[in-house]
Amino acid sequence: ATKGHVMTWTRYHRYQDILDYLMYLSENYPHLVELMPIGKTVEGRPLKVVKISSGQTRENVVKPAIWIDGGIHAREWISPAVALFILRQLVENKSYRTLISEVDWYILPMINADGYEYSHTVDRLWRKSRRTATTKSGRTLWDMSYGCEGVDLNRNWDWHWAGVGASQDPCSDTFAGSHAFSEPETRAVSDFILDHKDRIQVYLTLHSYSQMWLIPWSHTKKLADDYDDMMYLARQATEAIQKVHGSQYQLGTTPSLLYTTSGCSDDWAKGKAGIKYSYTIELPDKGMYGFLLPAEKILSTGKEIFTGIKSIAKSILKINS
Ligand code: PAY
Ligand code: ZN
Repeated sequence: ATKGHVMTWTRYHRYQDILDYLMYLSENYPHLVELMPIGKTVEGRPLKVVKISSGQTRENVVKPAIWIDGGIHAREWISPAVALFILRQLVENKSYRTLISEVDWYILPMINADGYEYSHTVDRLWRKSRRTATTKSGRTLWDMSYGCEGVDLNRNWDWHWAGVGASQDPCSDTFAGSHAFSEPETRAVSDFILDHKDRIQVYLTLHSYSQMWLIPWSHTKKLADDYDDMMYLARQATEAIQKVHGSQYQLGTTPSLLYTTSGCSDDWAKGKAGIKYSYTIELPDKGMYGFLLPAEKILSTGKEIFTGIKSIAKSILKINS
């Protein structure tokens, strides 16, 4: 008998439940789901990309792929929950069989598994990873700052690393790490994306809160040359979202809506990996609950974001045809 799972979309689950659900999917839908181990977190938790793919690839047609990640920041619990909702729709809801035959999906629901667990057990508002002082001899950065743990995994990417909006102080909540890709989590993800960059046409990363659809660049107020192209797809997505339950997502670059910041994953995906359509989605809410979004919101948020992502997928298929 195949192992079941305890995953729901009515409460926030611990990492083990999430891993069990991924295993359940791969065992029950082996023709659609492949688990791809890409590495381990600092504390040794496995990172597994879920590849969803079905149907034959037509000759000479490169099937586009869409990447989605969640849980870069520990306290943003709605992010992995929504990533898992999307995963469930794509795999377990038969209505989307055509969609997964036309587009391949790579989904990593949780990047910062260590921080996520810590936010459940010790500090609900923890943001960073759980990198700690090492036993290395000599005065390392870590020795000098003993007690200040964690790297901001959204400041550690190798594109304008440690520039404006990122800190070199290990005690800061936006500590960029000792060097670009110093962290096993960001390194594992970036290596995987680079290995598949010829196929990945969209990079999506889920954060909270603010309710925004963010467009690169993050590190500069200058607009990207193809800002209009990115804007066009994002506008269609946010319009589709609004039709679901009326939620409005603000649309714009990170500096125009929040602040300028560097070494982020969306900028890296566009600037370094060359993925034209790269977005950071800031999930609800707008500040009332902030990071503490009640679990009753998982389903409605999941539904509207899935609608937005389906819109992006359709646009990509149109562009390719
Ligand atoms: O790539 O533009 C980007 C990311 C911007 C986010 C960041 O990493 O700072 C924005 C924040 C986030 O989701 O982490 C926003 C939240 C509300 C925060 O913690 O400030
Ligand atoms: Zn975040």
